Amino acid sequence: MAATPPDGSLKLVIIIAADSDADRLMKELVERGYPATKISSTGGFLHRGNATILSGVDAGEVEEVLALIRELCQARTEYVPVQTLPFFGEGSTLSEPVEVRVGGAIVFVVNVDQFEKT
Ligand code: 2BA
Repeated sequence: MAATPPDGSLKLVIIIAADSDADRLMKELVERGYPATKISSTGGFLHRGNATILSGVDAGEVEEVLALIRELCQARTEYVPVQTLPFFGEGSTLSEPVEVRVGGAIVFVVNVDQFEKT
């Protein structure tokens, strides 16, 4: 993929995943021939490290990439002490742990206007 496809069918899949799932996802993407870049990121709510993966693929490949993400990044719930949450912790009167979603993935699929490889 060295230039924008003539029909503009290139998509950018942006995946925000738990660190623990991201490495396996990267490995599978690359093994299947999908280009991928992993960037270290941090969740705004939990302030935990997560990973943002960028993958530029043809429109016809998006479904396979999404299937892989669904298989490898499954959400679960976890209870965290409210005191550990950045926005609610300090001075909070709540004593019950708060249920949060961990793992899983947040995925954006966006159209790419132009792609160039120099
Ligand atoms: P965090 O912002 O650290 O959020 C971690 C989890 O905490 C979220 O899981 C959600 O279940 C919960 N959460 C987030 N904000 C909340 C709030 N104001 N009140 C109560 N609970 C809240 P996910 O939804 O699976 O999101 C996982 C990570 O994906 C997020 O980490 C953030 O880094 C990213 N993310 C999620 N939605 C996004 C979006 N629309 N745009 C950009 N990044 C997003």
